[in-house]
Amino acid sequence: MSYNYFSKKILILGMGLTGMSCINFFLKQGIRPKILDESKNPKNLFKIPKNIKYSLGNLEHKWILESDLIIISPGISSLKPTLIKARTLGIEIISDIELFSRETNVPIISITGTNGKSTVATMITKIAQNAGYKSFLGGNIGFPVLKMLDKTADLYIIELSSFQLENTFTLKSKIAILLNISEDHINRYPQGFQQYKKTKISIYNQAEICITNSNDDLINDLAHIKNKKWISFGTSTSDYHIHHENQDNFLFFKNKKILNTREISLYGYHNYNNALVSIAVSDAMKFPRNKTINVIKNFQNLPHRFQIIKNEKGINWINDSKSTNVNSTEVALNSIKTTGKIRLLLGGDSKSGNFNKLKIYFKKLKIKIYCFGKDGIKLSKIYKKKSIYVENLKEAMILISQQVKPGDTVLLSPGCSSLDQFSNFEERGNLFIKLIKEIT
Ligand code: UMA
Ligand code: ADP
Repeated sequence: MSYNYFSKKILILGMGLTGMSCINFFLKQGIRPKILDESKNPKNLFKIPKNIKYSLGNLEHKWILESDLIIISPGISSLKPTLIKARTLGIEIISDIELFSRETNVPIISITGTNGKSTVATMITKIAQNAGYKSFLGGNIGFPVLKMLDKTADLYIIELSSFQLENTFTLKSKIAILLNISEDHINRYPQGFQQYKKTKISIYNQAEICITNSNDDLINDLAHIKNKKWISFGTSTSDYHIHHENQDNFLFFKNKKILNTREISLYGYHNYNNALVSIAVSDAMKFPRNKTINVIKNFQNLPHRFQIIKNEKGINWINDSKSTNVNSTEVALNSIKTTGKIRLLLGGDSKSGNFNKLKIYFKKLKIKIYCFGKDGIKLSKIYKKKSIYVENLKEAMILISQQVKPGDTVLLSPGCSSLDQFSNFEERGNLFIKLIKEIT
């Protein structure tokens, strides 16, 4: 069902990718929203059409309380006092995902989780396309969902962050997946992890088929969600699981062997779970299994996700710049088998995350930790004996170039957001790659 927004006073918050896609969505219907941004000089300002009224520098603006409908960008906290007040006055505040889901009847596969979203969403899109479905991928991966409405589709695959789920209420996914959950973005959730978890779980609310990770302790949290088809993965008793046999790992569905992980090109144990989820989705969609297996066998690590950049002269260089929380660094450390030392580049903005979880790895592994950026000093104190603080990535790499030996693995898996010293994780990863070339 398509909603009618003609009679409403509409306000968009944020002039980023999301805000711009919302402006276009309304303009196409002949509706002119207003837009606010807290930055005095947002980078998309020059793209704002002439007939759109905007205001910059402050969200404490009278337009908020004058509007009927507010579309909030995910980077803006829903808990700003002015927005809390608007809500209590009955003003509707929604995400672009909510707008999108109101507009389409095309089946949606939605994916959230602390880590692995982009990898799994991309894998599923390829699998669906290979099965002959006209499928498009959007959302947190960097392509606003509203832009997908321009395309004629059989299937939408959407990657969702907790920020996007916060203001999404009527999303009816054919399949909803919560890949995994661990601490992240705690700086945005004053009530802590439980609040973050509750937001993530809301992906299941109106879904038909729910895929869940049995390693996450969610039994109590999911008890209120009724009338769904549940599919599990992760532990040895899950529907889809990994089974160790002699020296090999196999992907299994119930008691049936699907694939030896040696046949998978993806690097990193966590990616076997990502492959399992993709197979679970493929089976639920009734895609041909053999075609799916072919896609999975050939699927490579996405750039900046535990990606081997060079393995030369006995030294392995891995770029995992997309690691922006503790768990992604933990899985990276778990996946490295090396005779030499791991030289871990850790640092950036820790977003109030608890990094003490890494201490046991630092204790037991042959490792040296080079801590840099905004929280570098704090991180270097987790396990002082094996850590060193340096100001930035370049300084760390200069030190490494003097210390690295054959057998070592140099791993950029910073566990932190890059925004303190870079414009995004890609820029951080690209600098790492450039420095590797210079060193080697
Ligand atoms: N702004 C404010 N006040 C704030 C924060 C931002 O006014 O408190 C303004 C900024 O000045 C800027 C605009 O809002 O002009 C940016 O909006 P935004 O931060 O919501 O970013 P978008 O460009 O709209 O991109 C968003 C997602 N960004 C965030 O959630 C922070 C993108 O995910 C997503 O790809 C895009 O929508 C399309 O759906 C990025 C991300 O970092 C990749 N996501 C986080 C993550 O993966 O960990 C959640
Ligand atoms: P997201 O979109 O959720 O950020 P990505 O696929 O971009 O996920 O990967 C982000 C980080 O998480 C990378 O460091 C990657 O190696 C790691 N990662 C990928 N899959 C998983 C998983 N299933 N569990 C834990 N970490 C993962």
